[in-house]
Amino acid sequence: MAPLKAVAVLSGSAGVSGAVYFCQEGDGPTSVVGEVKGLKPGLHGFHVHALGDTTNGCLSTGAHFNPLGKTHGAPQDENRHAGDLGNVTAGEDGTAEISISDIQQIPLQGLNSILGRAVVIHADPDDLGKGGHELSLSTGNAGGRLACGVIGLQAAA
Ligand SMILES: [Cu+2]
Ligand SMILES: [Zn+2]
Repeated sequence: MAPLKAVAVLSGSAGVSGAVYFCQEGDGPTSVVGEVKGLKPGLHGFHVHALGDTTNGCLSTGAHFNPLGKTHGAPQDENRHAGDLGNVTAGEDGTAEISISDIQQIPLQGLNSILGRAVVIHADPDDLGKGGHELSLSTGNAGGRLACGVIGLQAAA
């Protein structure tokens, strides 16, 4: 079977924009590649949120996708939201090149598929659940939602 492919086109306030591509072969892990522009240099929290609803901008995309009822963490943690993709790093030019391979828990098919949900990039770094802030274990205290996009199917390769 050909790999499944999906894309999210990100837009938001403050001129942040980009595109993020997902690819999954069979029941394997999902790779995530893409580019987001218009960011402040440095780390930015990056997640799959539960809802593909942008009627109220990125605010209506809900909380981090969390079908297993875990607390917030890093992508490599055992205890993490499925949607926890960690941080992406924007360079001095404000562009973040995203290339994450081997991400479990974000399949493009099946019960916990991320199709129809949203990708969100945040104003601040995600503390990966370890910051000791009251929001660390729910959002990583990653601040405002700068841009988001709904994850939709793309033509197979
Ligand atoms: Cu988020
Ligand atoms: Zn989370």
